This record gives sequence, C-alpha cells and structure tokens, in this order.
Amino acid sequence: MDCPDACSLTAVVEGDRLVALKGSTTNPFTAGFMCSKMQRYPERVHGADRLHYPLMRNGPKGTKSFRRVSWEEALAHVARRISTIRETFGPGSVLPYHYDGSNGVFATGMVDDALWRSLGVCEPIRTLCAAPASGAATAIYGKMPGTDPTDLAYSKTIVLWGQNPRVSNIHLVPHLNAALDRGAKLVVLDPRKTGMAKRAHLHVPLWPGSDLAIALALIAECERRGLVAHEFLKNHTRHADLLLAAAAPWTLERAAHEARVPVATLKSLADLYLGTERPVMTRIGWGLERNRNGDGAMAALLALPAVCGHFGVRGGGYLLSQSGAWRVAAQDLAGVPDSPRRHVNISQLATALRADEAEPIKALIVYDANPMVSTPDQEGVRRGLQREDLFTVVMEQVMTDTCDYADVILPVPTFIEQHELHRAYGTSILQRITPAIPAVGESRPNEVIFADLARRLGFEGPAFDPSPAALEARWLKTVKGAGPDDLDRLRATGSATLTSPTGRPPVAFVDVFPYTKDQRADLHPEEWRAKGVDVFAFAPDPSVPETPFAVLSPATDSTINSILGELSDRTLPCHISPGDAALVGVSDGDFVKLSNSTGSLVAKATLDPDLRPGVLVVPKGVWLRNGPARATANALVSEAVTPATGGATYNDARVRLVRLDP
Ligand SMILES: Nc1nc2c(c(=O)[nH]1)N[C@H]1C(S)=C(S)[C@@H](COP(=O)(O)OP(=O)(O)OC[C@H]3O[C@@H](n4cnc5c(=O)[nH]c(N)nc54)[C@H](O)[C@@H]3O)O[C@H]1N2
Ligand SMILES: Nc1nc2c(c(=O)[nH]1)N[C@H]1C(S)=C(S)[C@@H](COP(=O)(O)OP(=O)(O)OC[C@H]3O[C@@H](n4cnc5c(=O)[nH]c(N)nc54)[C@H](O)[C@@H]3O)O[C@H]1N2
Ligand SMILES: [Mo]
Repeated sequence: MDCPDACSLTAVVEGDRLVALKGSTTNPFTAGFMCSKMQRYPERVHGADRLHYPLMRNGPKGTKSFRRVSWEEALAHVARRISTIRETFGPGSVLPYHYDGSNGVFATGMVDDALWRSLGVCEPIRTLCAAPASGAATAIYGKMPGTDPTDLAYSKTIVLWGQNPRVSNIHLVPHLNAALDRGAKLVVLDPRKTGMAKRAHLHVPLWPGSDLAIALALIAECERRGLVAHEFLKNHTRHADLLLAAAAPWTLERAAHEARVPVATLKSLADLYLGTERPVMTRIGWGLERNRNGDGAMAALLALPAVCGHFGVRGGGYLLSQSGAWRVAAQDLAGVPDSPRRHVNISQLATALRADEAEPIKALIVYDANPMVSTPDQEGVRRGLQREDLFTVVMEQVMTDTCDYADVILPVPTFIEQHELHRAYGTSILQRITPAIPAVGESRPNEVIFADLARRLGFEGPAFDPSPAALEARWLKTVKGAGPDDLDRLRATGSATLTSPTGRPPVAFVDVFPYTKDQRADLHPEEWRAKGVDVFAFAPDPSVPETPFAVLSPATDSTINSILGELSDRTLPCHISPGDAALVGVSDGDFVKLSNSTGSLVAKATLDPDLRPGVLVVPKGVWLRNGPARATANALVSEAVTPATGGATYNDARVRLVRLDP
C-alpha cells in the first residue's frame, strides 16, 4: 500500500479466495504486526464493489449505467479513441492521470511511461502528496536517505513534526515507545493532541500552516544562543548565510503569534531542540506540507539539523522519506527517450478539465488514483468528469466514485494477485511480491494493459515487455545505490535492506553524503531561487472573518487514502472541539454544513477534546456516498498550490460552519 511501513504479509488462502491476511516477519521492520485496517482487506478483494470485467458506458455520464464487454472490445475501443483524439486535437489533449495506487514499481513509471512518451501526450505532475517534501529533500540533500527508524534507539530527544504515527506509520510506534521507556524526550508539533502527543513531554498545538514561522524562529534562536554548527556548515553546506539571514527576523515571540501558542511553549521547544539531550532526531511528516507555506516549512525543517549540529551521530538528524535510498534514475526507467510534453499539475485537474481551456483535455486515462475523492476542488473535478465530450478510461480494482464517470472501466488486480517490487518509504526495505491467488475475475495488471495498448498503437520493443522478470531486471539495473549483495538477498529471500558498508544503517554525513553534485547540502536552494520563488517568505493565514475555521483532512486508521473506504457505512464526520461546539451551538451527532468559496459539504459533528480551538477535522479518503451532500473533504479544498513545487494545499481550507436544523 501507499504506506511508509510496507509491511510484509502472509495470505491465508482457500482455493482461489483470500480468507485472511496476517503479519509476516519477512520484513524485519514490520516484524509480524499488521494494522487493523488490513484485516478487512479480504472483503475488498472479494467484496461487492470489486470489478471483475471490462465495462463500457451505455447511459448518460455519471448515471452508473455500464455493460460488460470483452477485453478485445474494450482495448480496441480505447486504442482507437486515444489515437483519433490525439490526431484531431493534438497530443496535449490526452492526459494520463495517476498517483501511487499500491506503490508498486511495475504498475507506474515503466510500461505506462514508455507508452506516454511514445505518444508525446501530457505529462502529469504528481503533486497530490509529498511534492514539497520530495522537492525540498531533492533541492537540499539530493534526496539522500535520512536516519533509519531503527536508529531511534540512539536518540535522546525525538521530535514528531506534523506526523501521526499511531495512524499512518504504526510500525514506528514500538520504536518510539521503547525510546520513551528508556527516558528519551518526545516533542510533538501538531494542531491535534494525537496519540503520541499524549505521551509527549511537550506538545505544541500550533495553528495549521505556521510551521515555517516556528522552524525559522528555531534557526534564529540557535544563532542567538551561539549554538550554530559553523564548522559543519562550512564543510558540508552551501548558502547557510542566506538561510540565517532569512531566519534572523523571526523571534520566538513573532512565531508564537503566528502559531497562536504561548511564547513559553516555543521557548520550551527551543530548550529541548537546542539542549544537551542529544542526539536529536526529527521525524518529519506530511501534515505540515499541505498548505501555502509547505515548501518553505519542509525546507526549513530539513535545514534545521544542519544548522543546529544534529548530524554526524547515530540517532541524530531527520527521517522524512527513504524513497531516495534505492537510487533509481526514474528518467531511465521508461526505456524510451522523452521529449518536451505538456505538463499538467494533477492537483489542478478541475481546471485542466474545463471545456473552455485554450487546449482542452479530450481524453483522460486514470490509473492508480481516485480523483473524485482525493483531488482538490471536488465539485470542479465532478463538473469536468461529467463532460460528455471527455473520453475517460478508469483502470480500477473496485467501483470507485471516479469509475461512476468513466466511459470505459478496466479491472486490475490487487497486490494479493500480482507480481511486484515494492520499495518502502519509511524504511530502506525493498520487497518482492508474488501472487497468493489468481487475478480476480478477468483483471489484468496496469503493465499488461499498457503493453497491449502500445501494441495496438504501433509501438514495440523491450520497453513494452510487461513480464515480471523483464521488469524486475530492468528496475534493478537502474538502481545505483544497491550493491550486488543487496540484490542477491532480494532474489534469495524476497526482501533486502539497504545498508552502508559498515553493515549498519547509514548515518548522514558519516556514511552517506548529499546526493548533490558537490555532496553539500544547499540550505537556501539555488534551484528554487532561480525560479524567483522565495520559499522562506511566510504567507499569512488565509482565514477571513466569514470563514474562521481551519479544516484539516488527515489520515485515519480505517482506510489508506480512499482504499477500503468502500467498506465503511459511517457518515462523514466533522470533528470539532467542545469549546467551538458550544460557541456555535452544536451538539455531538448534529448535522453541520461547512462551506467556503470553493464548495460545501454536510457532515455529522463529533466532539473531539483533542482539537485546539478553531480547528476542525474532516478525514481524507471518505467516499461520496458517506457524505450526506455527496461531498467529502476535497469539496472545501481549492486548487491553490505551493509556490515552488506545486503541492496541494488541503489543510488551507478555511470554512464557516453552521448547524443544520434537524
Ligand atoms: N483532502 C485531502 N485530500 C487528500 C489528502 C489530504 O491530506 N487531504 N492526502 C492526499 C494523499 S496523502 C495522497 S497520497 C493522495 C492519494 O490520491 P489517490 O492515489 O488518487 O487516492 P487513493 O485513494 O490512494 O486511490 C488510489 C486508487 O488506485 C487504485 N489502485 C491500487 N492499486 C492499483 C493498481 O495496481 N492499478 C490501478 N490501475 N489502480 C490501483 C485503488 O483501488 C484506489 O482506488 O490523496 C490526497 N488527497
Ligand atoms: N492508516 C493510514 N495510514 C496511512 C495513510 C492513510 O490514509 N491511512 N496514508 C498514507 C499516506 S499516502 C501518507 S502521505 C502518509 C501521511 O501520514 P502523515 O504524515 O501522518 O500525514 P497526515 O495524516 O496528512 O497528517 C499528519 C498530522 O499532521 C497534522 N497537521 C495538519 N496540518 C498541520 C500543520 O500545518 N502543521 C503541523 N505541524 N501538523 C499538521 C495533522 O493533525 C495530523 O495529525 O500516511 C500514509 N499512511
Ligand atoms: Mo500520501
């Protein structure tokens, strides 16, 4: 799944059916433990919403009227339509839209990209998640791997910044608990009092989107206290002077004002972060990137350990995504050269699908994604998908809200039914997946579908070979960071962990250095300045008096994004602090309407004492049928994106809230 942990699982099978999943110990990090949501996975694999056959629309758009067709009929039709649309309206009228699906490496970025490059169609810029995180990690450190999570055993101070591991990284929790049990200090920065925040020595319940202010104030405070690691900065970084200058105006008082917390709280934060209980390790999450300041917040957080001297020791530094650990040259994976293509930021799908755009999209091929639920401006996306002149193909496992608007639906297998390679992003573990049951119904993997389409469109060659052996060999060939031992281990055991020559996880600036040209960290990234973007300029809160509430839409423990959401019959909740509820006259269980200039939704109020005043939570991934107004969190999210990396700004939703009469 699209989860940092990537647990290994054992499938219990009866005949061709998956009857249960259990944790397995093949993956040493996930060590036999499986989270609760995955217990219901067999219900997804064999459930009522599962797609078994190709389908073609035979009624008006969005009316869910489909007929079963053969693969031959479906694929011949898709190939013909793509070809005609491309010839008539140009390659820029065809948009492949995909995110990460099950996060396998065969399903995305190989055969599909070979086809899209060959056709010269739009290139989707995949910004739904981790665009600021990945962009900042690349601009500053060339995406060098961070601290291995098992090295938390050596940390004395641990900062969880914008991450909720009890829900979204559950295999990290035993490591955190063990550290706490041996006396490590824990600090949590989150607008909510999350499960781990309840165990923390310090919880900073900051106002959403204020992380940049706090991170810059910590950098400036480090300088004021005379604790800057000048020697390290001189030897290992570039542009530290520019960063320090950008941070200098940020006092703790000014940051506290933006974060709407007492200045004493930030002083305690500085005492812990800059104190003597070292190594200090920060687990940076994705909650803090999903707002207008996301690029700068990520960059400032990543720069903090360099400025404050937390690198160079086991258990110190940061952990964000380890996806760069296996150094794969993504550009080489497709096996077909690229040429300039039209770029479409997928967080702005609603605009791309407007019929009055200068170059309207006429064909949309959706795979590994559920834009009707996951993408900003839900109503705008719906309007686009509703266009009768848009040809939409959706490749899916289950009948999602997006499928409702398709012209052609192509069924694909789940990871239980597939060969794949899977790279975790919370650890440096690579795993091989083999099918436990045959593909359900007539489902076919993405790569097989794309290879077939390629052949029908006249493209041939090794880049279009969808066999698992060929894809695995090709992927492993493009890996730069792995030694032969790692790959032998993968072949022998199905799992490999990237280690340094010491046989232990690499320590940043000891065993591993930035993957930048000069192996230095660029603390005020030149790449971004060249674009004319000043990511360290703090953008003020987008609230206006009419829309005072901030809506967060974080992960929950029952779905992974929208996957498994089909199994829920729970009405869309809106969490509200008891104080705010009293203020607006709302009781637990009341229906409330949230609205702003982007859209509106109806939800059921849930009183939540863990929320700070002014902050509401409407979880991500909820299906339209669970929203009383057939609208979920993204109905409130505008298409505004972060300035340097184009990331979605889900948590910038600001709304008015009213109780609906019973
Ligand atoms: N409001 C709000 N919205 C958010 C977020 C938020 O914080 N707030 N977070 C965002 C985040 S973190 C993410 S990562 C994105 C996710 O955005 P999406 O990727 O669009 O959402 P998912 O629900 O993960 O949808 C993935 C779909 O791919 C399908 N799938 C799985 N494996 C395969 C495969 O092998 N082939 C094909 N063809 N399909 C497959 C699944 O059935 C599922 O329906 O959503 C974002 N949306
Ligand atoms: N069970 C489960 N696990 C998942 C997922 C899932 O849907 N369900 N999704 C997976 C995916 S695709 C991803 S990307 C990761 C995401 O995992 P996380 O990094 O945990 O991301 P979120 O759940 O978006 O938000 C984390 C925390 O950030 C807080 N937050 C929101 N806004 C701000 C802010 O401005 N500043 C700060 N400091 N905190 C803020 C939220 O209150 C929340 O507690 O989880 C993965 N794991
Ligand atoms: Mo994500």
